[in-house]
Amino acid sequence: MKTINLNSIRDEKGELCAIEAGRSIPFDIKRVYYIFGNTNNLPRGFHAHKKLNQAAFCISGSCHINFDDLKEQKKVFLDSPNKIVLIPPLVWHEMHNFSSDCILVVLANDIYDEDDYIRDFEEFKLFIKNQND
Ligand code: T46
Repeated sequence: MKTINLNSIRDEKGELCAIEAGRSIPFDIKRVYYIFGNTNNLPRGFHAHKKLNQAAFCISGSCHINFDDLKEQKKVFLDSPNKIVLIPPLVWHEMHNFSSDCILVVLANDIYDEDDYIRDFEEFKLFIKNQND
């Protein structure tokens, strides 16, 4: 789960960050969605994707994303609009500790498809095992 630090262009008027498909992130963007208003700080995610590539960052506030690819577990704290984490396929991910002002933006390389989700951890383990056999 690679993280990318975006360079920002800073002057007395503030900062500007640009995200360019194929340059700052390694895929073409077909969809952008964002998660906000989780003022009860309820965890989200709890799934893996079969094929989807994504990149996530907090444009406001912060949250944690926990990753598990069955080889390694990793926790990434997204607390800056400059910090992007790549979410490749076949990685279980969960989002926790949403600040009340959190706006989590996600860039994805495909449109929404519920069939691409594995929402059960046992099914996820079986899916990975079948891929490795
Ligand atoms: C992910 C993490 C980081 C849509 O109709 N269109 C969409 O583009 C998306 C992303 C979701 N939905 C629907 C599906 C559900 O009925 O919105 C509802 C909430 O989605 P979900 O429960 O999957 O939300 P999260 O926060 O658990 O996961 C989301 C993304 O779905 C997922 O791809 O990787 O954020």
